[in-house]
Amino acid sequence: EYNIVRPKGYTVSYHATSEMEKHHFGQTHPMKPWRLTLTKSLVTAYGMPFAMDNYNTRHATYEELNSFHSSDYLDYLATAAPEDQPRDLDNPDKDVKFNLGGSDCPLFHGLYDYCSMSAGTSLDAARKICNKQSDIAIAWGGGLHHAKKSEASGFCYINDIVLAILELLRLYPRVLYIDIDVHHGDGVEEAFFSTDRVMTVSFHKYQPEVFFPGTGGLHDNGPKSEHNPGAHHAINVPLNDGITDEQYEHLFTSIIGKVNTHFRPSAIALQCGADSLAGDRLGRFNLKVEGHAACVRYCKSLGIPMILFGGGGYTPRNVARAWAYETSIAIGADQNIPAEIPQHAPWRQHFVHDTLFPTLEQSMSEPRNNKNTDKRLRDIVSHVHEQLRFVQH
Ligand code: V1S
Ligand code: CA
Ligand code: ZN
Repeated sequence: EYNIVRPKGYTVSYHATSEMEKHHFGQTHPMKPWRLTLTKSLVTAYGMPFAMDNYNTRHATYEELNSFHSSDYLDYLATAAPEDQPRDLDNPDKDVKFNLGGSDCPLFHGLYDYCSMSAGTSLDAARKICNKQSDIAIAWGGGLHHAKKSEASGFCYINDIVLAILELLRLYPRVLYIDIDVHHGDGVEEAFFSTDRVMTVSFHKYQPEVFFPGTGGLHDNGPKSEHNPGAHHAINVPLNDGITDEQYEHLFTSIIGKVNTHFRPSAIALQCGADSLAGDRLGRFNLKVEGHAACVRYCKSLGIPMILFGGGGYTPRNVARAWAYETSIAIGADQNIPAEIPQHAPWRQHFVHDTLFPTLEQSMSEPRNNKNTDKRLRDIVSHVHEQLRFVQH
């Protein structure tokens, strides 16, 4: 009923599985896998699946996970049972192995299945890009950027992004990783710290000791030794509370535009964490769906094969809005879908406001004070431009 048609000569693939969405981290835990169900239902209510190749994803194999993660970590992840969680209620994070079983990364039933499905989604997306069967591949179930080789961190157990980028590197000489989650993409940055074939750029709230994970300062740009090829290939954009659409868009386009001309990526991996939206349960920014989605629109305009990953996002109705709208940008249908949430969308009542684009006032009772001065943002841009003088591909 909407004018959603398959773009000519352009293929978008959507990788998901309803099995992943059934898992629970626990009652009080902010990560709610059913936000993926809500996203898919909105995408479907708008008729977008007609314009994409839709794939039900498989579990990634142990060997695939092992291309980044260590065997001892994977073996523990595969066998640890929720009953093994430490019961010391005063100090719940004490004695946890591989950071598994604490409050951030609890052990829950079906954990290994959940992790291997998230990774399977991102690996399938990467393969579609490598086979040239997709121009944009969407993996909203991935984007778990904090996971380390042998450690879980910040709700992330398996770093599906690292696995997908490793897959892209088999074919493409250079991959640009961009991360608009409100948290620093530390796991991906660390994994590719010593190579000049991956440039990582993370935009995030930065306040060490206060805001998770506490890393990603402006001057953290990769190995300090000029002899290490990874030098200057990590870009960090540390921000304060309350940044607006206008400021963020300007920062994003001036930084990514310059990165694109210096680094000349052959593929882009864009982590679209939706916790950078206004009104997020854990986030601190004042971004609207329009501002968040402008990043996706800009990256698409560069005309480079791209994977879109999910990530954080703790107010499920806003996660679904952003990711559904960003899906419409990928297929070029953003001008053809009405802002009003379709009458027949399941869970329509969850959205509270019947629009894809809530105002700041609708997103939160009181918008946050903007603590980002234009002077500071100019200084960030000029530091990044200086770093890029050392990058010439
Ligand atoms: N901010 C935050 C936050 N909230 C929680 C949390 C709250 C309730 C629970 F039942 C369990 C956990 N943990 C945190 C952060 C981790 C944020 C991870 C973001 C992940 C991502 O969006 O970037 C990608 C998916 N953890 C901490 O701040 C660590 C603590 C230091 C404080 C909180 N306690 C619960 C654990 C230790
Ligand atoms: Ca980020
Ligand atoms: Zn996050």
